Amino acid sequence: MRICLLNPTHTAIGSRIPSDHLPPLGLLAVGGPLLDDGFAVRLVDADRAGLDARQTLVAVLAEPVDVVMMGHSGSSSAHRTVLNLALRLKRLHPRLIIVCGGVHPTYHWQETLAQCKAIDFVVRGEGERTTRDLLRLLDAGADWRQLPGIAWREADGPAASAKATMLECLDDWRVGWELIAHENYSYWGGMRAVVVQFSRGCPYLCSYCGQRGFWTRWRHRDPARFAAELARLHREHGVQLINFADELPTGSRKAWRAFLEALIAQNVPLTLVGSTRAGDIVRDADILHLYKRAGVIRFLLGIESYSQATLAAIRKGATQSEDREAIRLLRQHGILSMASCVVGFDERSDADFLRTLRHLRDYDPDQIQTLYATPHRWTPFYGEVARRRVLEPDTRKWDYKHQVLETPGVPAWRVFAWVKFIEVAVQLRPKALWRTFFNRDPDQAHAMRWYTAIGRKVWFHELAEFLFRRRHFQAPPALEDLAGSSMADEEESMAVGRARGRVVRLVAQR
Ligand code: B12
Ligand code: SF4
Repeated sequence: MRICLLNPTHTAIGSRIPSDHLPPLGLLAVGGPLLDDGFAVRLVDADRAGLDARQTLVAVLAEPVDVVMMGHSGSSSAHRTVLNLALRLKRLHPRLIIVCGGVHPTYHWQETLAQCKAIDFVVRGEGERTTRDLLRLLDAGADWRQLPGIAWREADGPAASAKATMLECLDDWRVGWELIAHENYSYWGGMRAVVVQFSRGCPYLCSYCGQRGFWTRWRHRDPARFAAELARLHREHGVQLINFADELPTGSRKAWRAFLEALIAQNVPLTLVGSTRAGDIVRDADILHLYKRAGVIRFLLGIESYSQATLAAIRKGATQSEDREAIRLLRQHGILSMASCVVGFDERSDADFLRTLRHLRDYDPDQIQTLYATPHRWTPFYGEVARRRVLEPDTRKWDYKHQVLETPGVPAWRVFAWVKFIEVAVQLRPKALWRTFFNRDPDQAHAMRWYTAIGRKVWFHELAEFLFRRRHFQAPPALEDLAGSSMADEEESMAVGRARGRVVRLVAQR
């Protein structure tokens, strides 16, 4: 069977504004096992090339193809684009089998299959094993209905098999790096780059998080083998920058330390960036010099809120003092910190925004990332805000950079004004400017200037969009009336296998 992996063009600023593009790791992870099974696989990365829908169809159909597999890391906001492309592809090539996967379709399999007759299968949860097994069965013309982890359409509507079990050993599954030309992918202002995963999942319980339940349990790769793979990517493909896709790469101090030491021993000049929890940085205060020696240049700290009450309400499991200390420790070790700031959890008045700004200045991160709370249906947060009004009708804009939920007591224009003001007030502080333009460390100077240049474009882009293109609902509906009831009971997308001492009950769901 001839398979085309398709990374659709994302409409979000994260894809459209930077000239750098990262490889689509999810599709490459699915592609590796398919290649090893002898399938003919190619990748069309429409997102990287910025192809419009018509150009994408031409690129996919330029060579003979039996199966198109679509998925996107910016999963929820890419979903409409995926559905649209599937319909157009099927119209041009009715015998094509279209499979989609990723986080959003995993949970929304019923409406995906009901709304889009062009999609034949949804792969639910981790893609590697299920996709390979599905393709084997399709290729052999065998029955696939008993295969765990898939959904499809029967005459009377969408149907799904039991949940697949999580992959127990991540090292058994390889990424299909040969599907890309490494010189096409960069990050951090032109550095040849890849996205990788040392671990999957996260044991914390933040109520708004759309990722932790997808992977079900935290697992990690073998530290030495993983370090060797990164070193090989550098030596054989000239990769310079490693972007960690992990939710929590530092989840085990022992494993993370072993990885850092193994990478230092490989002696490769790699630059590492990723996200983690502030608490892990504080825990690792005595080994942060290893982070630095291994090449870590920046960690995004998922701080999200600067109010202790909000941190408790969203079950962040963090404290203000720990968050502040993590930033201080990173700076002490010559590592940049980026602090996330999520608005829309529970602000009630302008005073709440002002307090966020004061705290942010006091925490003193090198960079900030402001986001809007976005309700994913499979998270507990969704149930908590089910009666809140929705301002944003276009789900392509449910991308964390547009206000989706109304803030009671503060009109949308003022929320927007606060967000833009917070960004300027934090990033234009004399300290931040000094670190950007007079930084004596050339790598940090490059990082700060690159970030400032992108930030400037994004800032003006968002302002123009808000002023001239933004359309909110005239009569905003309540979230659950618009998007359905909570699916938080389904949050863990996979079953835990026998190897962890639990017996899996396979229950077919309809
Ligand atoms: C790297 C990354 C990026 C990179 C994208 C690089 C790239 N080309 O993919 C950059 C920085 C450009 C980026 C931008 C954005 N991102 Co981003 N990003 C991530 C990050 C850190 C890792 C994604 C990843 O590679 N995961 C690892 C892979 C292996 O997992 P996966 O993609 O889910 O794939 C597995 C399965 O889902 C499945 N699968 C996936 N696809 C398919 C397809 C088929 C056919 C099948 C069968 C299976 C399958 O199999 C895979 C292997 O098991 C995640 C956070 C995280 N921890 O995951 C956020 C994340 C994906 N990003 C997010 C968002 C919102 C965005 C933006 C919209 C932000 C913005 N407003 O600009 C944009 C969208 C543009 C884009 N290109 O994605 C959200 C998405 C939330 C959601 N549910 O929709 C996440 C989860 C962050 C978060 N905190 O919640 N992002
Ligand atoms: S720490 Fe991050 S990845 Fe873990 S549950 Fe919270 S938001 Fe999700």
